[in-house]
Amino acid sequence: MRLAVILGFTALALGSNALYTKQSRKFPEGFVFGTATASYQIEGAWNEDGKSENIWDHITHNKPHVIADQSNGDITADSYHKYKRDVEMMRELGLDAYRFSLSWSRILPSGFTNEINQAGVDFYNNYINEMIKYNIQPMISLYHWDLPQKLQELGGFANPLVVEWFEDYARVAYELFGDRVKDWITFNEPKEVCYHGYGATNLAPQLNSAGVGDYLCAKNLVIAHAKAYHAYNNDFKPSQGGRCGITIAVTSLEPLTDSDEDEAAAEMHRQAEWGLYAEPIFSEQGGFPKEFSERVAAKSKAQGYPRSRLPEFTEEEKAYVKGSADFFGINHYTSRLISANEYKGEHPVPSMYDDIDTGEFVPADWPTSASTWLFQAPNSLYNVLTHMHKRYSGPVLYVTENGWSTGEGLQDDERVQYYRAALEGALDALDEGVRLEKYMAWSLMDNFEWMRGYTERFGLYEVDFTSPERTRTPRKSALVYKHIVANRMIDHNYEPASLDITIDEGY
Ligand code: GBH
Repeated sequence: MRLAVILGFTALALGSNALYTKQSRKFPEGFVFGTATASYQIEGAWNEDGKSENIWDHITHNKPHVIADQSNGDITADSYHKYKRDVEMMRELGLDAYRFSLSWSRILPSGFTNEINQAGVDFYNNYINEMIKYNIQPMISLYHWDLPQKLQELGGFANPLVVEWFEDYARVAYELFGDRVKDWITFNEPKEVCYHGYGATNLAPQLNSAGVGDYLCAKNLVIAHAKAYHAYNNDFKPSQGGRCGITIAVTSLEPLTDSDEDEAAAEMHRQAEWGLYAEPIFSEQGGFPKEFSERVAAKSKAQGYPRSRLPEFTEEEKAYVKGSADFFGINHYTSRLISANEYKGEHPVPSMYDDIDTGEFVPADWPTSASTWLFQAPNSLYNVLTHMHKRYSGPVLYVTENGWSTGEGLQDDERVQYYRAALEGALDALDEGVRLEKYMAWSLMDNFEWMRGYTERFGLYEVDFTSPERTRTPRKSALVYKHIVANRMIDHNYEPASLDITIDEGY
């Protein structure tokens, strides 16, 4: 205690001067480190033990050409059978927590709660119990993109009834697993669900209803989230004592220049990219973001639509959604510089990007990854954390994903460099009072990377997708992450002696 006071005082006294080296900073007591995955990306067993078809089974089987290597998640990392090895890896890394998602169609094959598939429930119970055995906190995402195909055929997120379907499913999950699971994420990345799935063709179900379907989805999804939140808050939290929140992908969107025009353009871009989902839940005024709503209403009118393509929230809905989260989950990967007039691309009319009407720029000196969209920008995680802290009056934040893609290979120095820089940003944000409590690296291991198949790798562990065992081997980044987790600080000079990894005492 006394030592801590003295150290704290010294750090304070030295402030940001050169003697206060960044290396001396530690993550706070109780800070939670983990890794993240998602059901369709790792489980496999796509039609085993009563699981029904979901929209990713459907698209990969019926339109294999839309996946970069024509692959699918039929087996992928085979976690359905290899889950004990997954937990062993968590122990090798010394993790405090693990974020994974439930496959809706594995638990509820019809999509509805008329039938609960016991084998699916058993699988998740086994996975969770194996984590609990080793003091690893499970964190569940209810929805990471794999809607039961039957529900898609009824309109999926374009049908307002999805609100009921999702609440029913969420209640089943709380009931089954809530005694042991204390962190619930309703949705993973609503913009990716709605824009990429309904407004474009970048993800299943590829509806390509640009500037219309994506906005219908946005409203329904936000209300479905709030329903599931209130269900937890009213009927489960009192006895189970956990938290319920949502995870939103937040790209750092900074103005290209310091002109007012570029600042306004960056703000418009933020309101559309993640504000559609964050503002109704976390802002003071509630509802969809103001300037962007006005923009879409005006464009819709000029385009001859009888009403705005972006639906509105009633006052009652606004009040119901406002504040419906115990934490804000942030998936953060990259940045863009936003311009009012330069670098504008071609966009379909109508579409969300036509509505936004800004240009995006990536400086040539930002390191590139194996993914076309992923660049390493300076201070990117720091910018996002501090922006959210200020914008929404200091909510509890979790980083629920953060990571870097490479090709195959174990010597992933770029990933190491990316993680160290991101975590320095997290420490900088913590120094400023940002209430960041948990950090999940994406990903524990290589997995099915959606439209990119197995061509891009995000894992701390490499997975050999050609071996029946789906052998998992630690990359250099796994050893470095382990060292950070164990020491609660970033040692930029640490070089693992070898890529051997073992379970430390106590795990
Ligand atoms: C995360 O999304 C996902 O939650 C996770 O499942 C995934 O494995 C991880 O990223 C790594 O990709 O090709 O131009 O259409 C991060 C946000 C949004 C980034 C969709 C890629 C596609 C851009 N992603 N985006 S494009």
